[in-house]
Amino acid sequence: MNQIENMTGQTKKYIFPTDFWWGTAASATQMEGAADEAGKGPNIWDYWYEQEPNRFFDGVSANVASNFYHRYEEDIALMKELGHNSFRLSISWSRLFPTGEGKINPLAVDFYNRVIDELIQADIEPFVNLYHFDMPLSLQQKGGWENREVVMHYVDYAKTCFELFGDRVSKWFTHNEPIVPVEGGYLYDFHYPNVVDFKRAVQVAYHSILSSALAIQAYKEADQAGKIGIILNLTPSYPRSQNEADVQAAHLADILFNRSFLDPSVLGTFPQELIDLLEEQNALPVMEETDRQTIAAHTVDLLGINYYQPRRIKVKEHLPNPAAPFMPEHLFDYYEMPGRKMNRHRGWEIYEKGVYDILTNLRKNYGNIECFISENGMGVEGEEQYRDADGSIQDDYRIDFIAEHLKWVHLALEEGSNVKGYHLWTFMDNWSWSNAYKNRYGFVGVDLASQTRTVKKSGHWFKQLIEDDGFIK
Ligand code: BGP
Repeated sequence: MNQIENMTGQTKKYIFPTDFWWGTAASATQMEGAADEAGKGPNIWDYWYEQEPNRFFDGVSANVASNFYHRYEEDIALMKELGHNSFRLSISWSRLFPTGEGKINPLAVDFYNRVIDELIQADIEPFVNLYHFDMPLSLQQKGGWENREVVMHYVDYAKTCFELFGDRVSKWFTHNEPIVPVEGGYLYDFHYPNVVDFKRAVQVAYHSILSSALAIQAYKEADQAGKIGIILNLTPSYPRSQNEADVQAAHLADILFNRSFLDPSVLGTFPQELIDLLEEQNALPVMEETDRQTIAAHTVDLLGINYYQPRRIKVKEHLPNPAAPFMPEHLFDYYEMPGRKMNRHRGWEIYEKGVYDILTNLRKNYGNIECFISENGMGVEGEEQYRDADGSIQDDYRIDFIAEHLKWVHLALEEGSNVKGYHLWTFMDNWSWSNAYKNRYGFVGVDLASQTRTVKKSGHWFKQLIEDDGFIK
């Protein structure tokens, strides 16, 4: 391994446990393609694209994506070559149940069976997520997560997945970043159905949490040997200063964006301040009497942490228009820290210590729950400019990004964090919702026209890291 010198000229070895989970994460809609093939029903992404193609970067749909549906064997072989011991995928609900409920699609059962078997044969453990932003269209037409009936259809779908694949899959996740469909679909207009309404957003959030608890209950009742968890984007909120007003503003952002999902998922309770805040806004969700017990009794075994960038907050400086409907940003302002380190290719701040702060918070305040970094990564727009004469992307910036985050993960481990692995977002460049193929994240570059896969420099570096159980930096 090359010795890379740090600024002080010293190097350190960062060695991880031999059974650390190394791999990548992806999702069905983003990689499969075959969006209207083999019996798959439409989901909200297929429908929204049909209605408003201009909402998608360069007008590109998810129809072909990275064509994993047809090329999974080759892709899994490449994962193996790059040393993966685990890979997270999601099941497309509308591929398995074209209308979200009722009749199952046998071609989908066959497809996911083949994918799971292929992964296992390659010694790559499948981590399977049930919901990654892709509501079946016919259920969205019934109100999506706003409708409690849809929660029940989701639980049936989850049970079916446990029955079909649970003999071989022992790491399950109920949702990926469940707050994102709330933000995108019901607050900030970047997912279908493009509603802007805090009260409805809260109902969607609440039903997602309830659905997770009910799926966990179903998994336990199925008496399978594995673990079930949830994947959350836990974005730490840092106050501009230690001024009490800034600290309080950051605290409120933390309650709304992190603890709203983290507390019920891990502790089985909601923060009292969140309940008070919702009550004040007349936005408490509709609940049933036994829900609280259900949520309290069915917390996660395992937590996935997605971390990309911090959230920096200052006290609200300008009063909102009294006629404007309530939004979380009425309680705080965002703050751009002078001198912050930036990923200028994506416009996101890079703050590596954030991952350590999350792990430390989990160790101290959440019973040191078993967890792993389920997404971390660096999106780069216009990555073609880094392709060398041999055709491989020279993404030293991504190697640096991963290594600098892993240093903090390593420190957290040394201090006793129960962190079990690291998955990069993502294996190969994929379609990313309304950003389509704008930002590239993969260890493997994908040429859209030819669908050719080319391993980037970071992919080779990661393979070496896995072989060595760590790196020197
Ligand atoms: C995460 C999602 C992924 C992926 C990633 C990159 O929040 O879980 O599905 O989309 O973000 O996002 P973007 O392409 O917007 O940079």
